[in-house]
Amino acid sequence: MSPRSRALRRSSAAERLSKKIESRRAHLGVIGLGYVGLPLAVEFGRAGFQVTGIDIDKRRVHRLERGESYIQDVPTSEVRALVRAGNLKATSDFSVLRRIDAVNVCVPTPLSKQRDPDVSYIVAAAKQVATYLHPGMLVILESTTYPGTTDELILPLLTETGMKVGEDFFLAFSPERVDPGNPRFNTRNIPKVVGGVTPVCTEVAVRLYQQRLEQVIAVSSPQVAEMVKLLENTFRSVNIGLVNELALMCSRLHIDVWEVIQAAATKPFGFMPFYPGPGLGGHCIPIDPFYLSWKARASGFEARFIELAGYVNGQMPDHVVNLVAQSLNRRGHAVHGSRILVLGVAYKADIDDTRESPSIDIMETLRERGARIEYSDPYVPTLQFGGKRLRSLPLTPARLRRFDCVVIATAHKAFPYAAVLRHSKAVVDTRNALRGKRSPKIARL
Ligand code: SAJ
Repeated sequence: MSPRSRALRRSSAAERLSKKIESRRAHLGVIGLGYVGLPLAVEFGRAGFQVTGIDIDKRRVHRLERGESYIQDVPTSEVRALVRAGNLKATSDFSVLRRIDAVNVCVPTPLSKQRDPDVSYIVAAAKQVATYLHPGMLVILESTTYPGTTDELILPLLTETGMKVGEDFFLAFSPERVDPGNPRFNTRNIPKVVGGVTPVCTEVAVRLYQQRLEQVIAVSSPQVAEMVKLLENTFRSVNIGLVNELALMCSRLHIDVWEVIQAAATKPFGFMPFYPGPGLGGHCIPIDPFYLSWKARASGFEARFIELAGYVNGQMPDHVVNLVAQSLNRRGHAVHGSRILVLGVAYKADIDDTRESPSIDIMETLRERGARIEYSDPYVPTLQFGGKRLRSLPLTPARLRRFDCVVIATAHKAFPYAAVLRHSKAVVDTRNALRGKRSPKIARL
């Protein structure tokens, strides 16, 4: 028997909770029903638990109560079946936590305007949990945050109740690894890392996830689990920054960076291809590393790789705007007054999420320079832009011919690239979507 299991046996509260979990009698809660929380709630519901989702957005609650999903990766049929079976409920009333045995907190962790961590959502959720905390309850934070959040921010709020962690209640951190739109990896089959404040906390949290998830990896503390997630996403941000800098370098050396990466990717070990792009979008990669660099700075250490990657990635939208200006100039046009069509406003291919999308930064800068902007994105029917509600333009030959320049900003598979190349006057391809085709009207990163 592992030391954690032995420790669990010594705690009657943990033993009782563990039995409730293993018999599916535990009543589970998920705070924050977004792209992380809703799939998790559905997985626990599928495992046979009674799950209550808690969200401050009453529109989400009402849609779920009606059996509707609003998350691309969660089918409405799944939600409807679970709601009808009584395995899934939704509410905005946190007092339901009185009856909850284990709660997962999956709320946003954005950056503030000063680019510092904004942990206000976590703190607000933790205060609600503390209000209704009761003996034998398990609390797991899943929101991406800086190392130390669970111990320094959440734990004190819960111990203020007078209850002791690891005996009366249990607290752990487990990073979310949801990859929206990924057809292969999902909440159930993505390995789950979890670290508890005490060994008993870890063990109870591991047992909860083991009821439904295929692989659960225990680590020694919440800080390790918090740092795991930040390493994963900082790894991406820094490598994307490297390859973006390589793209800027190659354009000056008149070397095709895409051909270079494609050939480097033939190395069967010790290399992982990343690709240049118009910038860094999404709610993870542009944000998570700054949680780490903020914490590093607070402990007197300068995380220079993170800051430099952020600088390089942040330059890419302007670099794309310059490519557009050069492409227009070559045909005697100025940006001012030109009609420009942007293909793809989602932050990455084949999804509908526009958060932090570099496409929108590019559109803003071009609009500020006097261009007339339209967009086409089959995943984003309408977009609030420049004080107006733009509609996604269906791509027809006649429409394509109307524009002075077409910018491929997000390489959705659904775009008719051959038609785009044939009917556009000029194309700026920021994703190598045209797969290296040569033409005087194509400009590429
Ligand atoms: N990007 C590039 N070049 C690349 C890869 C990405 O410019 O080589 C850009 C994308 O276009 C996008 C941004 O970076 O604008 C982020 O892309 P991403 O592929 O990292 O996608 P995300 O933001 O959805 O990241 C998620 C992360 N998942 C979690 O945080 C749980 C990340 O850890 C995953 O590795 C990533 O999905 C994935 O692999 O798809």
